[in-house]
Amino acid sequence: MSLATGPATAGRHAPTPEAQAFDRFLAATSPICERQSSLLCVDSAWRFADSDGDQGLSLGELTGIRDGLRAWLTWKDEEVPVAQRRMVQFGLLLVDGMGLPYLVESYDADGDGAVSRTELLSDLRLDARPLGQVLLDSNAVDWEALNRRLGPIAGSLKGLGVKPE
Ligand SMILES: [Ca+2]
Ligand SMILES: [Ca+2]
Repeated sequence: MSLATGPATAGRHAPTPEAQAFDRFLAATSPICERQSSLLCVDSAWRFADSDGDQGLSLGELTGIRDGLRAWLTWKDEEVPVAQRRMVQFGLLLVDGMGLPYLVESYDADGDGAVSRTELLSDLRLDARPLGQVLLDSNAVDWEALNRRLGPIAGSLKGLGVKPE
């Protein structure tokens, strides 16, 4: 999960505003997610993701995050360790393969068109441990439900808990 690369260095690509916003998000969230409670990690990520503050993630907000991540990856390029870069690129491929509208639908249990925090976390039981550790604990994650919902994306999520060598 250590995707933050510190202050911007002169890259070959000029960062887009989306890439810069995503970089600020990572700088704020990564240290929390690596070392602090998974609940705080989700709080921090949620504040960024739910940009209009209506307590739900809309398709538009999720599309913005995906585009921000992609722009950030293009900008940072070689600064991101190759294993993590591949993992993120693979994740993006899977998300695009399934389609964000499908993903929203699969989580949107009450059908209001947005994913609430409860809906998002319905297959996870977060606690005071960092997110990476929670994801490795089969008692805290309903992998069966996640696999049903996410298919191959669930597998790449599992990889988040595994430390890159
Ligand atoms: Ca929202
Ligand atoms: Ca909903």
